[in-house]
Amino acid sequence: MSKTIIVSNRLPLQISREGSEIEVKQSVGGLATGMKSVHQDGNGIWIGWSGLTDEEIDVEIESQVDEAIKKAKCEQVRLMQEDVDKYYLGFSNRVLWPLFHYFLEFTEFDHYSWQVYESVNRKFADVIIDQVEEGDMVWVHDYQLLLVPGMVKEARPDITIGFFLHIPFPSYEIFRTFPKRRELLEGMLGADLLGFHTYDYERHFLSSVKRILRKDVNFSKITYGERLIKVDSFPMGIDYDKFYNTAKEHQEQKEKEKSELQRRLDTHLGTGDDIKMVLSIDRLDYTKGIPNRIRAFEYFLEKYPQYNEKIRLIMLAVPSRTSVPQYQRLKSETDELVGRINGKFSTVSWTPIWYFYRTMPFDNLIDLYTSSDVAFITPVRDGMNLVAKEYVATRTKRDGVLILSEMAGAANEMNEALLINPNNFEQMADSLKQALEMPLEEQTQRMKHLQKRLSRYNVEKWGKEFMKALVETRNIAKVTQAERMNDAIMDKMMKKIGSSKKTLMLLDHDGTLVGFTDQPQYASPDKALYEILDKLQSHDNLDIAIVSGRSKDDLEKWYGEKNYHLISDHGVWMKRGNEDWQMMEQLDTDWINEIHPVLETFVDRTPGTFIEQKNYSLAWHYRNADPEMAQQRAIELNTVLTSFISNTDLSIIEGNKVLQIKSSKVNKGRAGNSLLGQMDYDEVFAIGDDWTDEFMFEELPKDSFTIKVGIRKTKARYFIKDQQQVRQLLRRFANEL
Ligand code: GDG
Repeated sequence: MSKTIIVSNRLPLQISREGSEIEVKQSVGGLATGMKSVHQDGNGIWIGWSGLTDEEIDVEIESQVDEAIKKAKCEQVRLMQEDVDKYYLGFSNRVLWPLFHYFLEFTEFDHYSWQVYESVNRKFADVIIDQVEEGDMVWVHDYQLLLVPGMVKEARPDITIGFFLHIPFPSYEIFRTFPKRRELLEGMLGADLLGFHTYDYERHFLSSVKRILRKDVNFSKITYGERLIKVDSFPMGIDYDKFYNTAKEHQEQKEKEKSELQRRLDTHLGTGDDIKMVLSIDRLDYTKGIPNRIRAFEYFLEKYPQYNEKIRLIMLAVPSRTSVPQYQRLKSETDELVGRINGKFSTVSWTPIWYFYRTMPFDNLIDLYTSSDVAFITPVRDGMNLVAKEYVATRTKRDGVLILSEMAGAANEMNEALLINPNNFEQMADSLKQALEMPLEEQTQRMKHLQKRLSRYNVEKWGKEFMKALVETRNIAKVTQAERMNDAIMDKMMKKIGSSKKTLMLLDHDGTLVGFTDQPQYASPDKALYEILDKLQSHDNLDIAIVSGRSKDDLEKWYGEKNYHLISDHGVWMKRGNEDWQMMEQLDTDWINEIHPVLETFVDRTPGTFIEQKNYSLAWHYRNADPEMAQQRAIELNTVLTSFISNTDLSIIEGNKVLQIKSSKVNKGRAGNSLLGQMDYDEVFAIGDDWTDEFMFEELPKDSFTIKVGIRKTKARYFIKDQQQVRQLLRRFANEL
């Protein structure tokens, strides 16, 4: 039975040591909840680090740890203290975290922690490879494991892999600064499905893939070698019912059942009808905009003094990554700011900020959420922000106002919140006032919409949607339906061709018989190629035809001495054996002078593009241009040209990063068919790498052996990897037919 393997940095377990015994608690965080059904289903397992380093797992507790992990349907990746220091605290949190959150000045790239990051990713990949079986699916989570999908795909190309990034993916301009940008993208592209919280992160990722790796992207699908990779956004939700139901229970609590915190909150709120509480909860992280929030609150108290002694900001800051200097500095800054503001505004009966620097039990969290009139969530960057969603879920009476930063991924789905720019204190202060004065009816209206959406798209739904998409990617995983050439197909071809009365072999020149060079005028056939072709031609039942977009002069120069058939200019001219060149169609070329200037304006406006002029065609190439701009311009050019060529026999053909204008009366396919009509061939073999060869593949008789060189969408029946393999194939035909 196939299974799903979940992979994250930490296992969903908290293991602590009590003397020679261990204590194990299940995590109750968002991810653990979202993954619950995936994990519990069938033989599902979760792979990750236990939270205890090898140095901490001594013989006394080793077997207990192993047993507890197995019992929880998990497999552990063993890490040493050094691994954790460099891979997690070092590379993940001091390089990737700031980079992906636009804190470029905080990223401290050093080669050693990169090496450890790689080696720890390898340890994760090894455990996965060890556990994975045919038909399984793997779902890898987050920025600590960006290289894992690539490593697993390399070892097990047959396995379907998903990856979800919980933090933002930065814009190309940020991402491009990173020394190992290529390696990170290639690692991520081991996955068949990549998920992000928002469409913007998805867009940024695709932009980097296009610009850095120069891969083709079409409707969120990346063509990557033989594979098609899907990218999509899946905004993570919360366990809505858990928050809603616990809040409801708390509201029904009798006085003596209430927590100490709730009693204190009630006392404070009970001091007057107009007493209001504003809440913020976050890890103490520089991305969460904590100093901005405190300063904006200070500005609010100054601008609207009528709220002094009536409003209190309750700030829960959870200690996080305390060994990293930026976090230590943030802690001092926060302490100082809170101290200064409390010192400045406090009265004997009022302190404006209650600041907790610790974690709180879940029930206290609910007390805070349900007691606060306003949630003031102001990150400067945040992948999603679940706190904002949790606040909404606990508002069982549909009162309360959420103020949320536009920079949080959650803002995309929470339009009914008061959205603010966390750098605009004026707006933040005014929104706070607006929230405090908002009529109850409006609060209810807004909450109603927010709650409806959150309750529907909860974390379980999020997990299920991702898994559904992952299953679907299995079916679209291949770029081309063509079959990869293998020995069995080759044997079949040899047999058919060998026993045929006469076979026509249509061979493209550039990119098929000879490799591409920077200077196309020198792409002449080499001695070895002539030997192969001559040997093929010496078989009585084989006729060779070179079919090329080259001019007849080029083909005459290279193959004029031979008695092969030659087709030049994409099918305009043909030479049969030793006969003279003949024009297949009388073509007018006056249009070239008219359309050339149009193309020139596009070249001027689109750096990196160029015009290729042939005797009977014009082409605008944009392979070397900025991919996004070029794609846009290609659409524009196509529109402009379409009006130019109406009422002519010209056509515009979209190739691989090229637009070509040529007569629709000729193409390689028609030329090939014309040869077939003149002689009695019973087998046809055609091979080419170019999009113009697609005309051959399409127009030749259906049972022809058509082969595409390279991995692209094709009408050919088979594909072969590269030009070296073409040589091997033709050599084998020449020697063994
Ligand atoms: C990353 C991304 C993305 C907080 N304090 C306590 C406590 N919490 C819980 C909250 C909430 C969670 O921690 C925090 O989640 P966030 O989403 O707000 O932020 P990050 O930790 O930075 O998470 C973020 C998320 O991944 C998921 O993809 O949304 O953008 O940065 O659930 O309730 N829980 C308890 N005590 C606390 O003191 N029990």
